[in-house]
Amino acid sequence: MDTTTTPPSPPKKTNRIGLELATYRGSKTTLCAGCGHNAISERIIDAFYEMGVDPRQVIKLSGIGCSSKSPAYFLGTSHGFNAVHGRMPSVATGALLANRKLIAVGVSGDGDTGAIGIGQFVHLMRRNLPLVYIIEDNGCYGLTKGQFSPTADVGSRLKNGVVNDLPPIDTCALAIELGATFVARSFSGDKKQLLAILKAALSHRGTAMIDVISPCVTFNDHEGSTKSYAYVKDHDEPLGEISFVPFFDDITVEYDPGTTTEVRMHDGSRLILKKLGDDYDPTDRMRARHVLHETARRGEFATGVLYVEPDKDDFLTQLNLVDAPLAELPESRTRPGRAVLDAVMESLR
Ligand SMILES: Cc1ncc(C[n+]2csc(CCOP(=O)(O)OP(=O)(O)O)c2C)c(N)n1
Ligand code: SF4
Ligand SMILES: [Mg+2]
Repeated sequence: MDTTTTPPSPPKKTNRIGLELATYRGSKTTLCAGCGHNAISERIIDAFYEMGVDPRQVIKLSGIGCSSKSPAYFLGTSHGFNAVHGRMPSVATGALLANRKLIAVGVSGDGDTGAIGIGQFVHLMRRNLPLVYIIEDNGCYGLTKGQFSPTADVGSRLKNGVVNDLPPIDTCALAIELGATFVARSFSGDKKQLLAILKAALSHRGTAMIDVISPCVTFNDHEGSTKSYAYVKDHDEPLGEISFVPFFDDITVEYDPGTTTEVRMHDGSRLILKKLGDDYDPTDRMRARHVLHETARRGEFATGVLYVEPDKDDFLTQLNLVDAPLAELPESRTRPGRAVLDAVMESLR
């Protein structure tokens, strides 16, 4: 008789709602190897898993761009809507008005947000819609071959020699000015900080805006750029003729609160990150503005949760919506009926 038995396989690791990490993954990425956007998708997967969020309650929204493709690469069993370029905020508003039980995460790009979508972004920041809004900020239009975006630095240079002489929009400063209630900045390669910020954002009731500096390895190799790293191929290559994408390792950084670190990009340019200290008070709006202003003046990026206003009513509460999702209400509760309409008409006489 065979007395050997196969030892039982160790139990699979699960989160607080009994799901494995794999449940939070999406399709295989089609973005360039080493693109900062891929690292952000990984952190989103980790954050939702570690927070034990039910993916079936989540809606992922995006606009157009390499960044906006990335919701396909996380939370494969969630709802998703890939909107028109720059118009994700209004689609998110509609979705949340229809079903307030949804947990919404939006991914946009610096072009999607800062150029064609700036009008929608401005009003989103004023409204405090309960949405985690991530800008994957590479300072260029990656999908359309690397043109300057509104967050490109002054002095950035395209391969054809064109120099950007327009000042960048600081999306964090703008969001704070407009009344946003959660504003943060991080770097795609700072795993620990980005994960912590994403988890805090998921716990915020209102719009949580996170600008994540995210290197475009393929196009943003402008000499002097502070937001990117470039591949060094042959010189003088027109953008339209670039035909291969080299492999780059992800850049990862680790540095302590209150300190500054310099990230060396592949093209030799530098990104200087200043992590807010443990004594930083994120509820002080004037201080947040000052920090952003001062670090920008020194050519640095302040990272961390810059500003939080935890107690402001979110957009759905301001609208005094019923607790039940509108999408689930029976017709008897959504159609007022003849008597009610007559009374309304009477009141307008
Ligand atoms: C209405 C409209 N205008 C222009 C375009 C072309 N277009 C596609 S993506 C893009 C910019 C994307 O840049 P960004 O949002 O920064 O995303 P990235 O690719 O850098 O991640 C533009 C201009 C479009 N798709 N639709
Ligand atoms: S072109 Fe740039 S932004 Fe787009 S996938 Fe490649 S590295 Fe990422
Ligand atoms: Mg971009």
